[in-house]
Amino acid sequence: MSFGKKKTLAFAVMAMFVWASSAQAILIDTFEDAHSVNFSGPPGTMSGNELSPAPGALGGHRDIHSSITANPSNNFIDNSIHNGGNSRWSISQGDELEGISMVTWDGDDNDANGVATAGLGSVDLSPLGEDRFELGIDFMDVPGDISIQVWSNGGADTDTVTHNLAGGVFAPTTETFLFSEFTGVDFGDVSALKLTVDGTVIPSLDMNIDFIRSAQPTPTPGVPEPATFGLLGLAGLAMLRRRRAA
Ligand SMILES: [Ca+2]
Ligand SMILES: [Ca+2]
Ligand SMILES: [Ca+2]
Repeated sequence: MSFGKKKTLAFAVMAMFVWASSAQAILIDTFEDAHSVNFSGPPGTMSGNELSPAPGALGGHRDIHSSITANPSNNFIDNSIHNGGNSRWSISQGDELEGISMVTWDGDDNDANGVATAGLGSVDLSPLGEDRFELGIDFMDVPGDISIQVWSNGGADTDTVTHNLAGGVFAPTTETFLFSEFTGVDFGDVSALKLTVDGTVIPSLDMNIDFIRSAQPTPTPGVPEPATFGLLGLAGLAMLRRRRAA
């Protein structure tokens, strides 16, 4: 390989790296540490567990919890993380079952049912101007409500924002919760977080969530941004390939 080609390749690789790292985000969870609850019972039945440690989860520990609110056919609810290695939070409510499922990031409190509202200490979710939560949802068959509850200031402040989702999701989609939808919490000093899926709107909800993260605003169109360099990098690689082929 000539020096010129090496330089082109180096530029292309560098540009792609810049491109890949341009979307600044803080991963709260990518759901790659497995644990689950799977149970049946009358309304009021609940189950949960904490995975400690859960290296891929914010704070290094993760709680899951589900409760059944209606179950006329005596079916099961499954609340699992990384089931079969799928890197998802998966909720599966049996036929006619209604229930509520949650994931809590509150540190090592050894209590999957309660929230240690100061359990994370003080986490900055917006060190680079992140202004939103993004939820990657790639499957949701029927309508349901998703809530994010944030605690800050050592648990002294909290607020919950709920989005009513329509379901019918069969391909990856992103649900955005802007920090500005919350009131009275400090995203630079987060002490606990809870994500709740309310599957009581329509029974038998099934859902897969791929990740939750805090993210920066989407770049304004027309302003030069690193993605342009990424495209240049790809063009460089294409040129290199053409030269090799020639
Ligand atoms: Ca915990
Ligand atoms: Ca807890
Ligand atoms: Ca994932």
